[in-house]
Amino acid sequence: MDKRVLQLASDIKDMKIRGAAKIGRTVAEALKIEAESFKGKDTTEFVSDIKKTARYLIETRPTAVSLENALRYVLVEMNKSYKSGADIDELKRVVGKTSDDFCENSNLALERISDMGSKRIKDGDVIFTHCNSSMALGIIKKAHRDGKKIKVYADETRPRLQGLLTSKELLDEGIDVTLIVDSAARIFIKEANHVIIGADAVAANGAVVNKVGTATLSAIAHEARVNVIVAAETYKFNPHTFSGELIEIEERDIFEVISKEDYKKLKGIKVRNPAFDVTPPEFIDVIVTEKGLIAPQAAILVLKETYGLGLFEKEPWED
Ligand code: RUB
Repeated sequence: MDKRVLQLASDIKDMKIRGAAKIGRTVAEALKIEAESFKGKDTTEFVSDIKKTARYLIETRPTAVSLENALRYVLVEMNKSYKSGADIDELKRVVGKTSDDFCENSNLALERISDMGSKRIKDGDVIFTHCNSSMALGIIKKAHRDGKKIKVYADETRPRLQGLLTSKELLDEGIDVTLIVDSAARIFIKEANHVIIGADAVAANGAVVNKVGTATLSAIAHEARVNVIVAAETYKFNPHTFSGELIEIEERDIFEVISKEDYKKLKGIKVRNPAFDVTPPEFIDVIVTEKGLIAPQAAILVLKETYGLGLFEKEPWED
């Protein structure tokens, strides 16, 4: 495997590259790099090398379905060309082109979601956000750029503190931001008009998997009758799901939660560190996709349109 691909995989694993949309674009680019650097002339070897690279990339982060869907987007076309007898140059071209198309569509989705989502925000609105989602922040920034005076509450997002990235991004835009600890959400939610968040995966029943803490925040918002808006491209919809709970939730190193020193002092303590949680569709008012706004209960229609219910006999990266 090309060294640059190995580096990208390790950067995704270590969260130097993070956020589901960016992860999707990065793995698509990684396949293009691998294809371009392939030295041989044998098409069977080429296909097997690209599939192996895809399987390696899948192992980096299990929850973000954008990763799998980006690989699927490229590999389905590569497999079709291989079966129809394409030569090595054509196969390389197909991988490069589908990788570019995926990235272009992803950037376009950000623009469309920002445009459509920002229409829900009025002058003077207060917005609550969690973690650091490019799609959610796209909506907030667009509303600000359109001249709406808004105020944002960003929670810290323990343990990795993505709330600080969000605060910096919004401050750089000149947006009024207040940083709070995660556990203060219920105090400030009463002031908010909307909770705007992203997604790592959307299940067929409309459940949304996003950074741990999203489910609690959405429950609090539901109780306070505050709108919960999820910003998610259609490639965040998980074709294998019929229930949100079936999506694998990544569990990360416990030393993101506790220092090694404290861990030693607290002899016998157990520590858990799930990176994501599942918000049920009842707590979500709308999902903003690049194709339009949908009720979470309509997620199954998006899946059907895109993947034909996703009942794959075989994944495109399997040999
Ligand atoms: C990031 C996270 C984001 C989603 C959506 O988690 O939960 O809300 O990935 O982001 P992590 P985007 O920091 O563990 O990757 O809208 O940019 O795809």
